[in-house]
Amino acid sequence: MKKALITGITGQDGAYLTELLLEKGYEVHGIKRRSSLLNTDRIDHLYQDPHEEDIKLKLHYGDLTDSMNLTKIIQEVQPDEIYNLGAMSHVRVSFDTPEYVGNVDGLGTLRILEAVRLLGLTKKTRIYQASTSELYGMVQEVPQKETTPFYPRSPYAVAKLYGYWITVNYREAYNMYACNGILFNHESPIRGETFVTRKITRAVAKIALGLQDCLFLGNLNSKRDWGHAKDYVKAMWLILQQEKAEDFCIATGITTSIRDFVKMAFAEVGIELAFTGEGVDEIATIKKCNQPEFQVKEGTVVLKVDPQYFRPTEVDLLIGDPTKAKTQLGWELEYDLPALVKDMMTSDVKLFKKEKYLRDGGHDVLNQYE
Ligand code: NDP
Ligand code: GDR
Repeated sequence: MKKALITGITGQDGAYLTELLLEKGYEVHGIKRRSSLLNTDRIDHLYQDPHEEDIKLKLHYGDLTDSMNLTKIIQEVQPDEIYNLGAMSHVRVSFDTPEYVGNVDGLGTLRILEAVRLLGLTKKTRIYQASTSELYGMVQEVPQKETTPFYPRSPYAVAKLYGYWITVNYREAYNMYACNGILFNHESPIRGETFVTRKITRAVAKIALGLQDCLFLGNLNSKRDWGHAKDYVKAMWLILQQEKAEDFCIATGITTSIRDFVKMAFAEVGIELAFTGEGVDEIATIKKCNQPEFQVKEGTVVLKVDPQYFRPTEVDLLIGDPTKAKTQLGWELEYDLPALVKDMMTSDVKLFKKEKYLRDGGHDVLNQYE
């Protein structure tokens, strides 16, 4: 039985990857940060009571800023595969915490590689590094592929650039099986609530149900190549199953603006929008609602631009070329963008219907203990 160690197991990708590896018969170990509240919601359905025998999922307290802790866990687990998914992953927030991001996302990668090397596990342990399309930053070439030059545009992307190159360097210097998956944006119903897709699907569901009036967003013009996280964790696994360690771009090859994602999400609840104005004055109002279930009024302003969400430097256009992954890994996509939007909207409408039901019944979920 293979053993895998996942950093960032409590995140979106960590949860889907754990599910996949357990299905494949792996023993999965995850590194979880101590937090004042439990933050294992995404993996609770996979949790196994540590008091029982023969459990396949084990959590260890740890942090990517703590070399000794990482070394101890790797020594104890002796993993066949390490998936380094842990990171402060929010691009906008990285401008507020640049030093921390350098430490976790950049040096954190070094700590994992160096622990494996010092423990003499270079022959046994394969390492996956969660690299990102943010490395491409300022457009140099489209579509972006494995050979496209990097031009990072945020402290997050600069830290990930270090993570990318230190992975390549350890592969070349010590003959380690260490690979970068350069993943383009991937989303899901369990995407963090402050990334733009989930912020949109949550707000649209709430607006349709009368629980929120307006959605405030930043730059509506940037374009992203969005896939489904379930498809992308399959690529991570495939990258570590090859004969030779290599880096791969994982993308759909289709790009869409934030504005068009908003339209698609509203269309899922039968709402057609009219956009007027430009830049910070752009707004969207309800043009038509085809679903009588949702009591929204035509002409209501449901989207405004708020400059607080603009970034000091933006990545305008991402569109990836997944040819190498498709031909060498045999990687296939199950979800296209409409299927992704449907999955996220279905989940968020269900979530907020529950909240509405409780509120309508006089049970205020936020003040349930008062
Ligand atoms: P999330 O933000 O959902 O999850 C990040 C995970 O990292 C969480 O488990 C978080 O723990 C953990 N983490 C944060 N800081 C530390 C730390 N100091 N020590 C240990 N763990 C830490 O990210 P995703 O699942 O979306 O992404 C996974 C990885 O892939 C990240 O590295 C991200 O940068 C990268 N990536 C993501 C893409 C995407 O579109 N989703 C695209 C390309 C790359 P906690 O729950 O405690 O906060
Ligand atoms: P990104 O994702 O920066 O691409 O990084 P995010 O969803 O945060 O932004 C995508 C684009 O939407 C624009 N935008 C907004 N973004 C957020 N978060 N909130 C808003 O209100 C808003 N309005 C407009 C942004 O300016 C941007 O252009 C994600 C993360 O998962 C990274 O960890 C990962 O490496 C990359 O994807 C690939």
